[in-house]
Amino acid sequence: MYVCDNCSTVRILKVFLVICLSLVLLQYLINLATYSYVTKFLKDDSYGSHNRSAIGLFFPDVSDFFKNLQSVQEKNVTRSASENLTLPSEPANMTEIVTNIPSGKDDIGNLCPLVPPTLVGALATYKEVLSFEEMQKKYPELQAGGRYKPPDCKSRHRVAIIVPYRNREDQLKILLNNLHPVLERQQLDYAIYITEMAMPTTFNRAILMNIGYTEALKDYDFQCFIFHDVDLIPENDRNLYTCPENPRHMSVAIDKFNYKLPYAAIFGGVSALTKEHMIKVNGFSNKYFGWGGEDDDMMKRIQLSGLKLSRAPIELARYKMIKHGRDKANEVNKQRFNLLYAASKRAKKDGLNSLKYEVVKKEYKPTYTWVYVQVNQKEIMKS
Ligand code: BGN
Repeated sequence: MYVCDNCSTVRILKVFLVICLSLVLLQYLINLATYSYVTKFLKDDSYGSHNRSAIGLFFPDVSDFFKNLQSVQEKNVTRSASENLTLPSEPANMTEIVTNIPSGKDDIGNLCPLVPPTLVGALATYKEVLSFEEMQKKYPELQAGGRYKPPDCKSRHRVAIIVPYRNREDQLKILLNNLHPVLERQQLDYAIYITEMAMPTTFNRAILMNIGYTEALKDYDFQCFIFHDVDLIPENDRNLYTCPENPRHMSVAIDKFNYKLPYAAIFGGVSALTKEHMIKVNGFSNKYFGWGGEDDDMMKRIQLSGLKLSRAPIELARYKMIKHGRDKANEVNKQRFNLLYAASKRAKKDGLNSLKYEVVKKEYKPTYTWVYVQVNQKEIMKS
């Protein structure tokens, strides 16, 4: 019969071993959790995971583009587990933006943290329609034109939000009431531009985005432009309104589309491009009067100019669409297939470099800048 001479020592050794293994396992789990938290914050989603769609039927070259698309994870923005959450080192694209800030060393020293500290994540969106006066009282920190800068640190991002607008005042009020608190918590140096066309011209979302971009740059040295539909309300403030290295599609998951991309190539809704991206792609086409196609045209431009597409992470890039009926401004653009077919040929001459409009009014209102313009549809379509 086996007799244990030294049973208590063996037991102690066993307990010690189990404690050691548990500590190693715990450390590993903490690292894993930190890593996924930070990468969730800073990385772009992989494009390959989304479905392809019928768009290839219309545009063979776009279809090829998607075949060749690789993961669009932004270079250098993912973090290692050991990096500290509050004081991470600068990723390459951030450094680029920071050095672009024309300010002294002292200001750079007072930069806002890379991860804004007061974000809350998933949001209970505001559905009530506040009057503009109520909104002005609710957001007294806004400067004329719907401008804001964080009061106690230097923002890392100068961002213009451009909202093409038509006759949908309630939607605009809901959007402003939801967007301002999100952008403030994200510690952005931002302004909101509402660009509107004098009717009866057919609505042209793309030209209004080009105009918003141009008019915003007349006011301030913005680096980043977020093109935003008036009816999309962000559901998570961790979906940062900033511009990464490549053009970014931000409204990845919309409730109307069951929080899925309706097709892989979609670039509509909310998208982010830097000034450099806009110059490289010659902005949006000016010729899309009526609903549809202008965002697909931009996607072609991105492809042509050698940029990649990036997507905000699907868990964060969630939006509610405010319901609206079909109105005349929603008129479908019957020309869009023809325009799209020749999009690559037109890109160099139709866009920012051919943009023509007349500013009827530009007003710096308490919660937004209003740019009211006249465009000549016939002339634009002829050129
Ligand atoms: C697509 C539209 C996009 C629009 C999305 C989502 C076209 C071009 C012909 C294929 N594209 O069908 O502009 O953003 O739906 O609504 O109509």
